[in-house]
Amino acid sequence: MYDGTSTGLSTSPYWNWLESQAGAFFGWSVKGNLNLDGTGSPDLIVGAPYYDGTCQDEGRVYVFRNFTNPGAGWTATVDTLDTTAPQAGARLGCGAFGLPLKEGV
Ligand SMILES: [Ca+2]
Repeated sequence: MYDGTSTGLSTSPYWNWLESQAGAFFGWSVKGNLNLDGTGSPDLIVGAPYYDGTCQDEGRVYVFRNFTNPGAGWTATVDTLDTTAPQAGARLGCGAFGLPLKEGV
């Protein structure tokens, strides 16, 4: 993630996450500025609709809770949400909670 201002984005990220599964399309949809667990610390959800679990392209949602910066960089608690009834091509996290990064998809 990059800080942004009216003149553009910072050239260096203040936080990053590496999805371990290539082709999962992590970041396809994003919703931030959330308070999911009531702590008041910011939370973020990110979709990876082509994540392969039990089935191909069943999708996954990542929940990053309680972003904090203890002085050594930003950290968050990471949880994943998977469907209880895996289905090939279901693409959980495709964009129901935010705007897809690519219009018309
Ligand atoms: Ca929180």
